[in-house]
Amino acid sequence: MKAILTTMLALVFGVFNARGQICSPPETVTIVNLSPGGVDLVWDAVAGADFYEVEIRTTDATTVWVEEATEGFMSVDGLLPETEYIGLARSFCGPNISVYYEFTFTTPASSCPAPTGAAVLNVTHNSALAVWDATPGAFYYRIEIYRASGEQIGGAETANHSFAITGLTQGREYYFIVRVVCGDGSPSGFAAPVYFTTETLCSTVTGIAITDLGFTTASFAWNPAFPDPVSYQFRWRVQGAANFNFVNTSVPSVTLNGLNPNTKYEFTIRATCSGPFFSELSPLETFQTFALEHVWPGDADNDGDVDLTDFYVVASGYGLTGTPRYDEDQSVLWSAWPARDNWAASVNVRNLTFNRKYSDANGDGAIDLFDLAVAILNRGLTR
Ligand SMILES: [Ca+2]
Ligand SMILES: [Ca+2]
Repeated sequence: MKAILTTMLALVFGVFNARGQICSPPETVTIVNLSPGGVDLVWDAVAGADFYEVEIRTTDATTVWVEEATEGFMSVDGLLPETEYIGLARSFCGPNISVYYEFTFTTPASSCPAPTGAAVLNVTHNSALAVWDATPGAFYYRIEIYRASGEQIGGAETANHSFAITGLTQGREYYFIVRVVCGDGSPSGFAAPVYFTTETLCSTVTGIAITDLGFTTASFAWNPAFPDPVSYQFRWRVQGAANFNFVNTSVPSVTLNGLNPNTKYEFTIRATCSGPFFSELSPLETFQTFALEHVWPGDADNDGDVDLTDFYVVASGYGLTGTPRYDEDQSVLWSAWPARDNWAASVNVRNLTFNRKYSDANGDGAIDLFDLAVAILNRGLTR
């Protein structure tokens, strides 16, 4: 009976493992070897645990280490000297995960100082030379290279006090940090980051604006690339389609025709500068053509005729404004006139839901007395 009850509880609460035991965290985590740059951890096996996860955070909650282990041992490295860390360890028992066991430790001081004189030389469009002063008694140096965004793109250990950074992208900001591993094997802290920007051969297009948008057309303009743009390639496709269409232009603008209404497209632009050098593609952006819907002037509720209800509907929306109709002359003749897009407000009158754009009978972008006049003018007409 007890076993059945335990199984039922396990099904209900999901915190018991296959043996009917709660999935416990590794509460015996012990620090056995603490150095300026790392720590070794050991703990007793937890009954029913398949594996363990250990996460190390700084006191500002930045995660600097996450790793899984099937045995009760883990060697953590890449830490900084004289820094307080928080450790979080938990067990995974079948489908169940234990709560965290939390512990703290502080790394000791390094036996040698961080490198001095860090600088960058010979910056090209795709490479740079990182240099720093030699540290007496250094075992080796550890350099790490990052994008300005903080994303690490490389790292190396070297006995020299310089390192050739390669494989960079033109016109981008990077930084590197370096530390020394002292003669006794303990790492120093990192020297302050050294920022640098690679040479620009042809800049990525920026300032992209959609200057006009219709049912089947779209126009775009952007800031000229630098230093000496020769041409641009505008690449566009229906969102998610396999292949791009291409338009080449010598000026920083383009108009697309023959698009489908109410369709979402995506596009990207690449510049070519003299050389020729090619820019990076601009980030993929989207636009959507307008839905091809029509307003019949005076049929304010879009039910197919002009009657007293339409007078009421125009009056009830009096003073609202929205996008003017697409045609420039804004005719009030009884015909289907393309409406540019939906106004913000839709309403429901007598179980009929419609957009307020239908109430703007003359298409000038406002609901007022003129629209009431059009409804009176076209009263009794049907389609
Ligand atoms: Ca109507
Ligand atoms: Ca109007």
